Amino acid sequence: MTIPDDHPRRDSLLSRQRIVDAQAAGLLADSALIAHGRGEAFDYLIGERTTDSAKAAQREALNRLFHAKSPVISLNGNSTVLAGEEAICLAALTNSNIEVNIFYRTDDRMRLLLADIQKKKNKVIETPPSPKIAIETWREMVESVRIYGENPDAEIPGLHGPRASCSSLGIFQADVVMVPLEDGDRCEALVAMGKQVLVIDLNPLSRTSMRASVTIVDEVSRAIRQMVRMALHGPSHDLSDWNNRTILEDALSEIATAVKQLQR
Ligand code: PTJ
Repeated sequence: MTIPDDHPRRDSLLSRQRIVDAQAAGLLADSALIAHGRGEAFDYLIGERTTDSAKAAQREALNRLFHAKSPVISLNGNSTVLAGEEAICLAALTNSNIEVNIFYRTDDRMRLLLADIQKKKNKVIETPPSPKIAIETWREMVESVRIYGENPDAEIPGLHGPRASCSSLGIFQADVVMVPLEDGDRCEALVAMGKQVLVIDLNPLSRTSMRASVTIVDEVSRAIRQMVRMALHGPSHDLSDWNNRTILEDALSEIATAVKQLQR
């Protein structure tokens, strides 16, 4: 598909095509397109842009990754496909590891997603995100990012079946977990384990958004790309008293403002 560079919805159309192609290649859950469509609808309402409240949440989430003892970025099917490269960059800059962890687990999907993320790691390693980072330094930073998920040997307490599976060296032991597009039950179970849970979800009303420690109401690739830019400057403030409720109210106000503008 060719999309002109100046098409106003270019990014959205490219993401949609990526999801369609990945679905055809067997990387995604059956319901991945439905989840993506729901995300697109909310993205339309926030104007397909990173709002000020989302930026504040990104900064907070980033600081928590920087201050964590053992941070892990968990990637499911949709987020691997849409933001896998950005997530590897972010992991390299914040000393995080990655776990490929999917809700609708099959061996085939895990194999394909792990191969895909490894391919993305091999690509990312060749290009530092800033000319200030020497290529050798960047290679070491990317090399140090471990990719977990191949041998899930632990279970998230309170969940049953394949959705409980995780890696003992990955999500299970992490103090801070960033989980884009997480399911509500799993978000709750991770919080119950005492973890700080950082989510990216375009729906400010989802259970995940409401249960998380920090919710970034933004599109996953846009959000992580922005966090990579922020991460190049290191942590920006000490950990603050974070009120996640306020950030969700701000996101809803942004949507209400957009609706009011339409009504004028
Ligand atoms: O790969 P798996 O097996 O882990 O499955 C992944 C999906 C996404 C299919 C699964 O987790 C699922 O069914 O998710 P839900 O319950 O539909 O929730 C997805 C949430 O992510 C919704 O609240 C959407 O608004 C939001 N969302 C969808 N696409 C994006 C998004 N948020 C940010 N960026 C997106 N691109």
